[in-house]
Amino acid sequence: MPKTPSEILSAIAAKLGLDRVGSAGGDLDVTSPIDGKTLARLPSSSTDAVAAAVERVETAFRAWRRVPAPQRGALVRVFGEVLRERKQELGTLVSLETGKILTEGLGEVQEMIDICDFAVGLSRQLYGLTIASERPGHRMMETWHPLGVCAILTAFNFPVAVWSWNAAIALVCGNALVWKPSEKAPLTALACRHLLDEAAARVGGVPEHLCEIVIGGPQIGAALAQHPKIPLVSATGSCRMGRAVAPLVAGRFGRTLLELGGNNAMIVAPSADLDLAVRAILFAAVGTAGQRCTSLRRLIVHRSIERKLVDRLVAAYGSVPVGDPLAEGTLVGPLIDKRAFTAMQAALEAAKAEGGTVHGGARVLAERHPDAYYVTPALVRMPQQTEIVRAETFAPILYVMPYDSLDEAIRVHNDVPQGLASSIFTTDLREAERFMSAEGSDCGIVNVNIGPSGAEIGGAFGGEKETGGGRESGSDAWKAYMRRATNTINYSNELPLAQGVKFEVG
Ligand code: UN1
Repeated sequence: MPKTPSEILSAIAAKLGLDRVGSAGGDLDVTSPIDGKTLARLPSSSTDAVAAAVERVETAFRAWRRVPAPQRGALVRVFGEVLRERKQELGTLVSLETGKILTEGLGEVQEMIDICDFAVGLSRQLYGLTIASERPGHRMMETWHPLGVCAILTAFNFPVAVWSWNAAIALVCGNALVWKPSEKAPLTALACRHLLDEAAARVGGVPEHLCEIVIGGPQIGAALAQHPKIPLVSATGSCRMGRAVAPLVAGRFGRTLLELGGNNAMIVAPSADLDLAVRAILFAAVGTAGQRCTSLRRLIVHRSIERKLVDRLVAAYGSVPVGDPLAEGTLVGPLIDKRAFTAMQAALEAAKAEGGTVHGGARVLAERHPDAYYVTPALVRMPQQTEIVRAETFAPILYVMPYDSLDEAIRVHNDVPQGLASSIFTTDLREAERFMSAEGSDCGIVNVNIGPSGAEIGGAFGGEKETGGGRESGSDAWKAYMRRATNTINYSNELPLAQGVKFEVG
C-alpha cells in the first residue's frame, strides 16, 4: 500500500524541523494536491504580528549590514551545504505540497544550491565603477550598500527556488528578509527557515531574525507592501497580484521587483529539428502540469509542418503518464487545486467557442482522488490568436496556431500582454538571430532550439510588459537589492565646479 502524503511528511518532518509544526492547529488548512487531504493546520499571522516581525528583521539588518560581504557569503555557503544534505527531504516536501513530480521537486532544491554557489562568489564581487571626473584632482566612484528589509512574496509553484534566488542574493548584499510564502505552500517555507537557522548556527555570529516568515493571504501581502521600513518588495505571482501590490509600494516610493504572468510561446520554423522540438514542447508545456510561469502556452508553427507536428504531439500527449507525482515514471502530477481545474475547463470551453479544436484536457483519477485534480494535458488547435489565447491560464493547455511568414509569426508572438519567456526552433541562422534581435521577441527570456522553461540561475530571470519588468537570480540582478551611492572625492587644493560654473565671492 503506497504511503499517503501525510505519512510521507511524518517520516521526513524531523529532518526539516517540521516535527512540531501544525501541532497547535490554526485557521489555515494546508493540503496536498496529491490527495487533497490536510497536511497541517497553521495559524495565519495577524497584521500586528507582521509589524512585529518587520521590527525584528530591521534590527537584524542593522547588525548584518556591518558584517563584511564575504563573511555574509559564508552563511550562504553553509546554507548551500545544508541544502545538499537535505535535498531529498526538501525536494520530497516540495512534491507533497505542490504536486510536482519528484525529479522537479529535487530540481528546485538544486536550483537553490546553484544560486547559493552563485551568491557566495558574488559576495566578493559587489563591484562599483570608478568614473573619470571632468574636474582636475577629483575622482568619482560608485559604492553599493545594503538596502534594508526585503519582503519576498512567493507563489505556490516554485515555493523554494524563487525565494532562494531572492534570499541568497539579498543576504550577501547585506539585507534581512521577511518572507510571505503562498498560503498553498507554507510548509516548504518553514522548512527553509529551519535549514537557514541551522546554517546560521553552524557559521556563528549571525544576527537573529535575519529571515522571518509571515503566513497569510493578500491582506498580509498588502501590509508588507505598505510598510515604510521595507525598501524592496520582490513579488512573484499573477498579474492580478502584481496590480494589487505594485501601486501600494509605489505610493510610498518603495522599490518593487515583479515577476508576474507569462504567456510563453515557441515558433517552430520549417527547418526545425522536429525530434528535438517535440521533446522540448512536451517538457515545457506538460511538465509541472503547465504550472510554471515559464510554461509553454502557445505554439506558432509554420503551416507547411503544422499537420506533421500536431500529429506527433497528439500521439505523445496521449501517452504522457499522469498520476502520483512521487511514483516512478509519472510525468504529470495534479493541478494545485479545484480552482485551477475550474479555470482550465473554463479556458477550454472559451477556446472551443472561439473556434478551437481540443485534444485532451479531461479530469482523470477522480474516483481514487475525489479531492484532487488530475488532468490529461490539453492541445488546442486555434485558427488564430483569439482572446483566450492571449490570457495566461495556469494549467497544461497548449494552443497551436499556424503561420506563413516569420514576420507574421513574430507579430503574433509579441501580440500578448505578457513578456516573460520565448523560443524559436530553427536551424536557419538568420531566423534565429532575427528572433533574438531588437525586432524579434519582446520577452525577457529568448531561447533558440530549447523551450521557454527551465532556465538556469546564471542568467537574469524575468520579463517585460505585464510580466512586471523585474530581474532576479543571476547576471547583475543583485543591483536591485542594493542602494547605489555616487561618490565624488576632491583630492586637490582647488574647488572647481562642474560644467565650468563660476561661483566666487569678490
Ligand atoms: C516560476 O515558474 O516562477 O525557468 C519560476 C524555469 C524555472 C523557474 C520558474 N527555473 O522554469
